Amino acid sequence: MEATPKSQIAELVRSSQNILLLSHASPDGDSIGSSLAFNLVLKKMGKTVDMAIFDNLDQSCSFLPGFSDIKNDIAASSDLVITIDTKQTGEEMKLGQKKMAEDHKLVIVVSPTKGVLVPEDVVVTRSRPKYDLVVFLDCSEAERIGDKFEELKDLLFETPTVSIDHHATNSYFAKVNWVDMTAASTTEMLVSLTESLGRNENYLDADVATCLLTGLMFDTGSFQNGNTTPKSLTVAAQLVAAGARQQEIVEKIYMTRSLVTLKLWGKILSNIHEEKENNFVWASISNDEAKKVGADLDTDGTGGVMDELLKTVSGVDFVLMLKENGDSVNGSLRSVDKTFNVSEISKLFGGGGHIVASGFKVKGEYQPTVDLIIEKIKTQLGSVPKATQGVEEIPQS
Ligand SMILES: [Mn+2]
Repeated sequence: MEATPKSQIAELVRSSQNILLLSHASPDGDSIGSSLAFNLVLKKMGKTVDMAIFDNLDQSCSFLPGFSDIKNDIAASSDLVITIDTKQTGEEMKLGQKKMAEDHKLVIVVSPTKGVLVPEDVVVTRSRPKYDLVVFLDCSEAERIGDKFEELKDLLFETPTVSIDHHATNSYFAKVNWVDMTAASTTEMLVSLTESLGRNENYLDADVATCLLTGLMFDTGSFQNGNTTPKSLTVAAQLVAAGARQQEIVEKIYMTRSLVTLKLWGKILSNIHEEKENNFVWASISNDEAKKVGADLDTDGTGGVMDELLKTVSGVDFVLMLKENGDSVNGSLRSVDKTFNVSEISKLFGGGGHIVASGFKVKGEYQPTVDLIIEKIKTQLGSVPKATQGVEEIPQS
């Protein structure tokens, strides 16, 4: 019998010791929940684990165990690596060192036993930590990890990679790809992987279950969205039975809104524009506007205003929210007419996602970029095809 991607991933995990977990930029409950849950499981297996998400983290998930261990960089280790091209000399050489106490210098002398070394033969780099395995969680493409992708290309090239994801747009970029589009969230997939990894041991404890349930609740909109399947409900029941603190999730993620967040939502809602001719509504928010109500767009969540309020507007095809993010503008889209494929609009700007939820990022100064995005959508709308294959409702990521 041919090994399934899931069993191949289980095998790779068992045989690896140092594992790096990566997930997408603009992190959400599923990317954070899946990283934290898998981190706990791997640690129980005795693995050394690093988690990295190269973006600001939504603090509403900060109650989850391990949250503060998520890094936003993969630090170079303290070692310097000196690489010598030995084509002209052969590999045999002597290493010596001289300390120059008076000016704190250490001189390293490399003497080949034959031939001559020239400075051009030597390259000095900083070493990165070594991993046996890189696991991408909830990422449809490797590039979804964000700006650090270019910098990490070498590491990703020389390390075995696996991807665990539920996006229909997954490009099968890793060495082993386990993509289940019928799963409501990446954490739903991790439940069965956790079970198969813990052959004789139960790794699904209350902490792991809480992280997994967070992702599942997030991506199903607390089981309100159409992507909620009998399986997601069964898995949710299993997680609660395993001790998942469902009430804590509800309280920390859904019932706790700071006054600042409510003011921010109010500001966004006051910026709603209706595009009558093109049948969509959009709202936007700049850093300055956010600051005026005491909010910080990097840390104060805006996802809620989209999913709980904006997308409940009736009679339009879709809603769009634009928010200033550093030197770029981030766009996120939700279908209101569930046959309207918003991932096609994200594609206009190099983004992606699901039929009913998608996102993109455009570099440029805030106001001109907002104008440009709206103009482009209005002129290109005619060419955006409607979804034909029923309704797929999976919130972005
Ligand atoms: Mn997801």
